[in-house]
Amino acid sequence: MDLRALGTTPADFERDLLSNLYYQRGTTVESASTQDMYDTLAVTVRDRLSERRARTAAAQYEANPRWVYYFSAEYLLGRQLEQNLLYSVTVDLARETLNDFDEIADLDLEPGLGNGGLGRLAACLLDSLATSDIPAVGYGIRYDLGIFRQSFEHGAQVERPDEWGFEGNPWEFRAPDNRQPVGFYGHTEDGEGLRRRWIPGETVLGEPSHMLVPGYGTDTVNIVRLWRARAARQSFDLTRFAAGQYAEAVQEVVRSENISKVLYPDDSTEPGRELRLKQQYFLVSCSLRDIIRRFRFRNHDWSTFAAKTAIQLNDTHPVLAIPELMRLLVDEHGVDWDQAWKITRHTFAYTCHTLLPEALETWPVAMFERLLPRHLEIIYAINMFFLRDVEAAYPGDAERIRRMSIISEGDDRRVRMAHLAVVGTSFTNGVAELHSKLLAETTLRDFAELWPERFTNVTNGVTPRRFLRMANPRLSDLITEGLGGEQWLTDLDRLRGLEKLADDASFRERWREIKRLNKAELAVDPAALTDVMIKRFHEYKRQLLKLLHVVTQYQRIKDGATPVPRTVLFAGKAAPGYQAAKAIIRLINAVGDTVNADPGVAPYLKVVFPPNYNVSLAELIIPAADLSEQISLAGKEASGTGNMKLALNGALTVGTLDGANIEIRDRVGAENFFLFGLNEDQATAIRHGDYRPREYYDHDAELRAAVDAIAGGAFSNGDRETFAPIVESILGRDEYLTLADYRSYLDIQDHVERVWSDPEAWTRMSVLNTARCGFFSSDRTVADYCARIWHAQPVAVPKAAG
Ligand code: NBG
Repeated sequence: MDLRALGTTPADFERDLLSNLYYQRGTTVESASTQDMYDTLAVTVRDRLSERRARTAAAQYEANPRWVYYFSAEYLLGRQLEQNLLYSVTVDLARETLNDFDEIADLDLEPGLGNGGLGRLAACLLDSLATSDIPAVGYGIRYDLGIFRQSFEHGAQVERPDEWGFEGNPWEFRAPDNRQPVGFYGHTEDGEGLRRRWIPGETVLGEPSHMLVPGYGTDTVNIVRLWRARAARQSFDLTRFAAGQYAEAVQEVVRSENISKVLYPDDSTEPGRELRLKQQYFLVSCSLRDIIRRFRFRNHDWSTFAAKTAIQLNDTHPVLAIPELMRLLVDEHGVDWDQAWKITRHTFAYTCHTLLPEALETWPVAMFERLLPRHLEIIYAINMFFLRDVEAAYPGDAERIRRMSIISEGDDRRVRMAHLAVVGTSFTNGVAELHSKLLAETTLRDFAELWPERFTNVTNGVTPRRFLRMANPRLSDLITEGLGGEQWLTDLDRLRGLEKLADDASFRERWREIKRLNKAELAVDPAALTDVMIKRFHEYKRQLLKLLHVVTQYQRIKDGATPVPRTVLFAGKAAPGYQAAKAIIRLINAVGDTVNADPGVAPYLKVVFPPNYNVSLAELIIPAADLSEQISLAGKEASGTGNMKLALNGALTVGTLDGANIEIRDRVGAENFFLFGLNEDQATAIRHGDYRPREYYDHDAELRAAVDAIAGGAFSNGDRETFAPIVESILGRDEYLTLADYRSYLDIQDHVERVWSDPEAWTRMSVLNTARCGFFSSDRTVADYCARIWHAQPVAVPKAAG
């Protein structure tokens, strides 16, 4: 039976809204609360997408295509209401029907199921997959508590649990009947050949729910399926409860459900906790069972599995999927080892998102053995066959075998997840050209030598729908007017058409006026240069370098300088256990307090640091930015995606030759980009040489004055203790070469001011940045993955019956 498309007139929308209010919410217009109205609006919009979802699923199953499955421990989806209104073309209907629309829309919460770039990239790719009509499902974990809420107390970061009430989230469809069992612990028993039986010691259930992922300008609606852990048995212990042992009575439930309790608030280091390994296995085990169930709808022969299934592993977090698929095929479905290995290798591909060695996950063999005994056996077997190949390719090269082994030997034997990932997949990619090159030359060099054909690059991208159309409606309208249509929203290269308008003075004036309005909306001075550094706090990203610039600027003003007015805006969270990053947050707030309290400085410099950076805050800041700070030490930032969002919104970048900055600069033109600092070769040479940060300090009076002010307590009421660790870190080792890049950074900032003083020149550069950043659409990223890694084709969704 065909579903009828829901009506598109204001009367249809109003009727559906009222009907949902009466029959779903059980209330009336007169007595409805704002929350009632929000839920009702959400359901009314959702219904329109659900009807498209039904058509999408039918068309996709009918086509029996190669599906793309994205495995990610993190998704930063952003708020859903505005997106879904836009994607279902109901924004105007909703605004017309509800006079308190803005107040209602304010209740929409952001699901914070990720940390930073990796999670937001996952969301951008899902958006582009749907927009490109690719049959795809995102798999992840439905954390009860997402990324913590950040606030500041006396300038220090305080973390609070995220009150993301997933409970009652209108965008989520739960499917409690479709639970998947997931085993842990236990032992294994002999079977035939390489086949064995795993008898888990504990079983937990994964309960799926999904959210809709609509495409823009198409009927496709894909889904993201998130798993939540449930106790396998109805394990409320009445005997214990009756005995007053209330905590013990629910112990097993708590133990099971803890698996999906919290997102690890860490995106770079390995916390080394069993619970995290449990989460990772939980995610891949549930998801693979679901994929096999879906495969079997239309297919019966395992030999076609890889041709129908492309699974992308987003970093190493889901890499356990490799031994798990082997286990399912060999132990549970009786496929022989060699065939299973071929299927596995051709099903998976792996994206690496880092170069920091400390961020490459490894797990103690002993922990694996206890938690996942069968998987450890499988990994040993994979490693044995793999090392045999290495030995064949490099006879007698024992050192190489030791380096490449999936298991690191020594006192502390560990499983190297990145090695397992490369061995068990058909492709490994980095996320920007430089990053992919460095991966193949450094971190994964032995592997790239052995299998050069497996290594490739796919430069990241961002969705122009959320980060331009939704975040910056004024600029979007001007672009649409300038280009004579909206096609750029799904074909971002068309922005090129703006190039000629960069020479049109009245266009430039409107462009500038929009920036001013966006700044007013953010509540920063519309006349001042808005200089933003928004990203996770990490020493390699060098928020400290930006801060040294602020301190020097402050000291210059105190000495009588009158620079162009500037608002420096920082935003971002630090991992709760990352003391060095948290100290930098404190220092920024302290400097901000001093600077902002000084009336003589006020006309020239202001420091703002809004707490709790998330996707929603990014959507407010990015459209208001003039200057985008991308100042990581060269060779450290895999790609960056904030850099793309800012450039696309007409901010000029001040940056090093790192990550995707290089590609941004290549495209916008060197003359429209503020480059400074050491390049990767130079940085490596200095780091491996005899680097003495103190020499930079001794020889540069402004640098010395800035560091001395911090050390001497100028920003801590004379207290010299508080910031001593920061001072010691840069004068001591200065691992990220902050002092080596200081002078070059200050010089380029002086140049920034000169260019800013010529608004026409600046605006021209700003327009050209937007015009030339079409490449950084995640639609292009998805097209690259489809062509080179997934070999996936679009499936068109037919229109609804009238
Ligand atoms: C991050 C990198 C960024 C990159 C995003 C998305 C991790 C582990 N890596 O540079 O630091 O833009 O991934 O690829 O979060």
